[in-house]
Amino acid sequence: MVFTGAGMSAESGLKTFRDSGGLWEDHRIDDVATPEAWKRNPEMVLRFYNERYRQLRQAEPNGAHLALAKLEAAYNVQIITQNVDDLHERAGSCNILHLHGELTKCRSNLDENVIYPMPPSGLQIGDLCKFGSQLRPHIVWFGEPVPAMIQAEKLVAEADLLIVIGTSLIVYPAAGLVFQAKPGVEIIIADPGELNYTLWDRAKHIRGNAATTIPILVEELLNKA
Ligand code: BV8
Repeated sequence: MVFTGAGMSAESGLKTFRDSGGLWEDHRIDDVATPEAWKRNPEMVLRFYNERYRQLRQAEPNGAHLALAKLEAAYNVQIITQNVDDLHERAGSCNILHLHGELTKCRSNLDENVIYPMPPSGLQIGDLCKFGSQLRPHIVWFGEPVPAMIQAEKLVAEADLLIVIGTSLIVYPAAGLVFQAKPGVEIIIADPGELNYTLWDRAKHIRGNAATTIPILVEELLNKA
């Protein structure tokens, strides 16, 4: 079970949230990533997501994404990601669960199960779903429930090994997943920074950037298989 956050995509050029001082592309969460922001100023929200969608198409999977895809040769690798990019998919990983939505998709404002690919030129006011309501980014905003949590908790409960990559574990309920691994399951945390959360001593911290540390970890695991 691999649990990834924004640090996984940092070396692909996509900004992490914490490293940009809590601002995303110079926007505050409350102005662009909440249902209230969507009601108040949908144009600004669409500009924000269209810009990140444009950036994503310039980005490439990095060595850490590619290594996780290679790991599938010998292990049943389940990825749960907080990231809304599609870099795990583009690296070739097959089992990916997006907890917080996907930049490459949009959905009906009325029914979250009515999902479309993001138009290549981005989403505009007036782009409507089949029910005639404004399309919105297929993103879980702050203050919105995380529908995939049930499935994610089942995956963590079955894990034999939990690898946590590039997340500050600040956002809940996602962060709570790390504490749900069965007793005795090894937890490896790959992050260049200090771990700003107290994880009992069973977690092994590999310090460094994912594109350096994960290929080494994957080689070790493949040699062990
Ligand atoms: C919900 C989509 C209830 C948006 C995202 C007060 C206290 C506690 C909790 C709350 C609170 N107030 C509100 C809450 C709940 C809130 C929350 O947790 N807020 C936080 C900010 C405190 N959570 C919610 O609102 C969730 N919903 O609670 O609903 C509910 C229930 C029922 C009915 C109604 C309501 C929904 C949260 C989902 C929000 N959406 N993403 C978008 O992307 O546009 S979250 C978003 O931020 C990301 O998806 C990700 O999850 C998070 C960023 O975190 P990380 O991924 O960890 O990234 P970060 O930058 O923080 O850290 C990067 C890490 O990588 C660092 O550790 C760094 O050292 C490391 N790193 C850097 N470079 C590298 C590296 N690692 C490896 N290699 C490198 N090169």
